[in-house]
Amino acid sequence: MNVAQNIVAGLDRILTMELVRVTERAAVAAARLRGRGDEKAADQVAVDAMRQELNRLAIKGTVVIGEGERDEAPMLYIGEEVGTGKGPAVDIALDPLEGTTICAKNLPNALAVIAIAEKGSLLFAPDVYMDKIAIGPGYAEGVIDIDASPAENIASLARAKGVAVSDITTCILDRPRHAKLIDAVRATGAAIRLIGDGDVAGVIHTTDPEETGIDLYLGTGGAPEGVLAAAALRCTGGQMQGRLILDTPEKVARAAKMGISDPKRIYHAEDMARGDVLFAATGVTDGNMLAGVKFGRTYITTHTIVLRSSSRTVREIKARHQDLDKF
Ligand code: VTB
Repeated sequence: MNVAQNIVAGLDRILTMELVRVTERAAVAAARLRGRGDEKAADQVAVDAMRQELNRLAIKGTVVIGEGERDEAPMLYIGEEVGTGKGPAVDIALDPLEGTTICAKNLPNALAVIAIAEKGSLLFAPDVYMDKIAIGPGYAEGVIDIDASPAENIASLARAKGVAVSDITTCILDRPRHAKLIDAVRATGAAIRLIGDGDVAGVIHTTDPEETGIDLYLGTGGAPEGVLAAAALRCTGGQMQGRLILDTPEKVARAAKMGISDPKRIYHAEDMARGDVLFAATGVTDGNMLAGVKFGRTYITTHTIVLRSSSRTVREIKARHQDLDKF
């Protein structure tokens, strides 16, 4: 690669490593409030910590997926400018504590999450539900189809994987709205892992079935979480399709204001997170892929996954933080 190519090769690669600090810091803050039954407090400390660290990054960042609209979220709201302002213009999707209830109950898979992409590259998604389907890397396009039935998708994936349908495990959010979906999956003989929250982790878990035991993600969850998961899948490989659930005129209008003209559009991972994408997630509670923060007597341990789409490198960083004052 010559110098000119190097310059146009997407985001500054140094940012990849810098991102780790951002999610580490949010995760440590949230982890101090694990199992306290106070979702709001855990979220608040994670937001504060992430924002502080983010504002040290040499970027001109705009939050496109954040804590909410400006009037409802004082910090890391949609449209907030973050970073030092001296650096590349980037879009940011973040969730300082994905799975606030998981953290409050100290259950598995709460994460601190962030994704960064070139300006204009992340879907500006309204906070509505999104129907989602995802599988990991190594499958031909078309193995899954959001419009096919659960039975068809599971059979197709089992065939592609070379296993029986009963060897497939599907991850689904445990919600009354999924009762029919759960019945349909069970009728196939496939297994289900029901999760209480945390579908960013649920989708990412499909990318490493050997480690996580999850082959397929199905069901509806938050659209912002869909964009975050899509950013991760762009880096790890894998396939994801999502469709916003715009079931009232008010939601259609809200989406239109955000530039979404086709309310029924199917978004693939590459439509939700385009171009060069960086993604980092640090475990808050212990999980299937990432260990939670551990508080030792003299140091704190964090476990982070950091990804970049242009190189498709998956890095796991276990950090031992000995300067406890920095948190
Ligand atoms: C999911 C899950 C999140 O919201 O997106 C879910 O990943 C969807 O909303 O952790 P409901 O709770 O209304 O089903 C969360 O649970 C919370 O953001």
